[in-house]
Order: sequence, then structure tokens, then C-alpha cells
Amino acid sequence: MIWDEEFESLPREALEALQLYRLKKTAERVYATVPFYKDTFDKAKIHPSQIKSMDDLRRLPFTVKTDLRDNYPFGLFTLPLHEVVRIHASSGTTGKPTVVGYTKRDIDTWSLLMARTLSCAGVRKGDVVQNAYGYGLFTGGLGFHYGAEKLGATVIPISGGNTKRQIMLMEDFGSTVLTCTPSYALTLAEAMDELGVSKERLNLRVGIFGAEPWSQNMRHQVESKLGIDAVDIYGLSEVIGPGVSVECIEAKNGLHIFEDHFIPEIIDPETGENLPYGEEGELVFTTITKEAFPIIRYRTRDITRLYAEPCRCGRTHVRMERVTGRSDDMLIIRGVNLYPSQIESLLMEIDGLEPHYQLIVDREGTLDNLEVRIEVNEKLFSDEIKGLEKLERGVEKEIKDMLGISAKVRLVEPKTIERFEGKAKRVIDNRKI
Ligand code: DLL
Repeated sequence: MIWDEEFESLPREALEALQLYRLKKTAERVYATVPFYKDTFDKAKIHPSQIKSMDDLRRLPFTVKTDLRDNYPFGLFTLPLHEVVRIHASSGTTGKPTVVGYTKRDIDTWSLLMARTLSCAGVRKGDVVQNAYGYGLFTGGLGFHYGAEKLGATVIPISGGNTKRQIMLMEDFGSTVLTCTPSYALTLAEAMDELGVSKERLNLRVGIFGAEPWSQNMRHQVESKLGIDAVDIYGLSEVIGPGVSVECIEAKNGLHIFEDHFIPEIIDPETGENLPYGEEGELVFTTITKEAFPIIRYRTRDITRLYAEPCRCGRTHVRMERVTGRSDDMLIIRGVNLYPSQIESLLMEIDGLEPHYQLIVDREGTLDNLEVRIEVNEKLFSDEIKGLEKLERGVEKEIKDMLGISAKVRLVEPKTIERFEGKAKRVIDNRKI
């Protein structure tokens, strides 16, 4: 069901007119209230009054992660703190977190977008939503919570972790929808196995998984282990949190971006030039309805492409392809670019391997070495060593043939690779570069 029929299926022309109107308002707002934006607009020699068409968006300066850090904690807010009713933050790899704020109206907007998101994923009033995204400074837990309530579903605010308890409540409360990271969905599936709870004993129908990259093959694994439809949801704190884009349950083919609130662009990460629909590059967002923390041309570092072909669900908003990785996640191994998701995708095609893996990168002298550790299933593990070695060589060959990288593959015992409640950490890069 389309939650916001009018806005989600606007004809392109009307959508662009709305975007332009809202873009101007946002540009005026940030220029008038945030010294950082006044500075960067002035440097780029653009005044909000000069925005006349959607093409003028390209004249606005980019915002990057370090701009948030340089204005820590509240320097990019357009309003004093007493107008801000909520703060969220995401921890980066280094130093201070990225801080974002919401007015009362921002919370309403976000709840509405999350109600749309859930509806797009097939959730209805009457569904029981087990929300296993982390509650707290992370936007996942509360974002889903407000959206599910707005939709009129029943929310179980269980947060991440306490895996056994999750399964008990899932069974006792008859949860029909599971929301968590894809890696935690796997952890739950595995724990069900251990506890002897079969998927048939549960009422689960849909899973809405995101906050980290996962492959199409991982989707098939989760779907079959839990007996559900799994849809991909994307978002980031700087833009709003979850609620930026989501797949529709009808097609499960690309994530609809809520373009009446966020304008997406794809740029060449090297030159900053805009790329046309269909080409892969870095995703950039401008928010056009937020009050406390609007953001202009934010470089997400996420790599994807956009496509505008109509979707059979009836929504007119463009779709983005699933995010394969972040440009700063990209590993360069002996000169070859590699995203962890490429390895994941390949591993998931091979019989006997479990969806738990880790990539370890080391440097010996000037040479990079990539080791791929992956769990095998119980049955294979009890096989002869010879069989395992043969499989290791086979996977190495596959990686070499498909990705052009010489990796050392180590098959490891089931349940020896770390499990995650939130975002998974798949790469251990020991190179000091
Ligand atoms: O992860 C918001 C979120 C919560 C999204 C719950 C979906 C579900 P951050 O912690 O700020 O916000 O992390 C944002 O996570 O730039 C991507 O690199 C990555 N990411 C989020 N969703 C996906 C996805 C939340 N579906 C960063 N596929 C983003 C791949 C994703 N990467």
C-alpha cells in the first residue's frame, strides 16, 4: 500500500516544481542562520536568490563529514537548542561523533517517512514489529519506533542484543515483522537453530534490514533461513536516519528515494561532476524539508546508481541500487579496487559456506595480503581435511577469476567468527597506511 499516495506518485514535473520550491526555502534558511553555509555559498559565489531551476543545485557547494566535525556539536543547527527536541549521533571511526538535531516538526516528518517506509515494505496496521535496531543515539531504533506507531502497528521496542530473549518474545508475541541489521538477522536465525525453534513456529513475514551493506545473495540466505521477504532500507544520520529510501515489497528491486524530501545526485567521486542516471558514483543528498539540521549536497561516500524507470508498485520516485560499499570502505589490494560486498556476493554462491566471514588485510614489506576467513557448515567441517583444502583452493580460484585478486582463503569452524548485534565489522585492515 502507498502510504502517501499523493506525494509518492507525483508526476515528475510536479515533483520537480515542489523540489525547487523547497530547495530555495532550505537554501535561504541555511544561508541566513548558519555561518558555515553563508561562508561556503559566498565562496562558491552563489546566493540563494540565484536558484532559479533544479540545475542550479549543481552550483551549490558540497558538504562533507569533516564539516560536521569542524562545527561540532551544534554549529550546523539552524535554530537555538531550545527549539530542538531530539539529538542523535553516530560514531565515526575516529574522534568525535557526528551530531544531528530535530525540531518537533522534524520528528513528525521523520515519523511520516518511516510510516511510508514500513508501508512500502508491506507492513500494515495489525502487524507486530519486533524492532531490534539499537535504541539510543543511533537513529535506527527510535526512527523505526515512531514510524511503526504512526502506521498503527504494534511495536516491540526490544533494541539489539539479548538474542535468546528476542526469539522467545518473537514466538510468544507472534511478531510478524523483524527490523534489524542483516548481520543481526543472521545471528537470530542461527540462535533459532541452536534453540530448536523452527521458522514454522514463528509468524514472521517481512524483515526490513539495513544500516550496513549486504548482497543480493545474503538476502536469499536470510529469506530462506527465516522464511520471510527481506527488503533493503537505507539511510544515514546526517540526512535524517532510516527513512531516506527503501525497497518496495512488490518488486524488491532498488530502493525508492523519498524525493519530495531529499534530492539525490550521483557524482564522480574524483571530480565532483554530476553523472547521469544509470552511472555508478557517489551518492549526494540535499534535504529540503528539515528544520533543525538541513544539509546541502552532502557527500555520503556511498557508491550506487540511480534509475528513473517506473516501478510496478506505482511510486514515481527514483530508485537507487543497493549500496555496495562506501568509497572509504573500498580496499585497494595490490592496486585492485575491491568492496567487501563483492567478496560476500561470491562467497554466498558457494555451497557449504556460511554467511559469516571476515577479510583481513596485512602488508608484508610492500606487498598487500588479503586473507578471507569464512565459516563452513557443520557437515563440511566434519569432512576430511583434504576436502576442505580442496574447497579452499576452489574459492581462491573463484576470487582470482572473478575479482582479479589473489587471496588466501581459510575455512574456519562453524561459529568461530564474531557475531554482531548492530553493524557488522567485516574488514580488519592491519596495514598502517
Ligand atoms: O545506519 C541509519 C539506518 C538505520 C539505516 C537503520 C537503515 C536502517 P548511520 O549510522 O549514520 O545511519 O550510518 C549511515 O550506513 O552512509 C551507509 O554507508 C550505511 N548504510 C545504511 N543503510 C545501508 C544499506 C544509519 N541499506 C551509513 N546498505 C550510510 C548499505 C547502508 N549501507
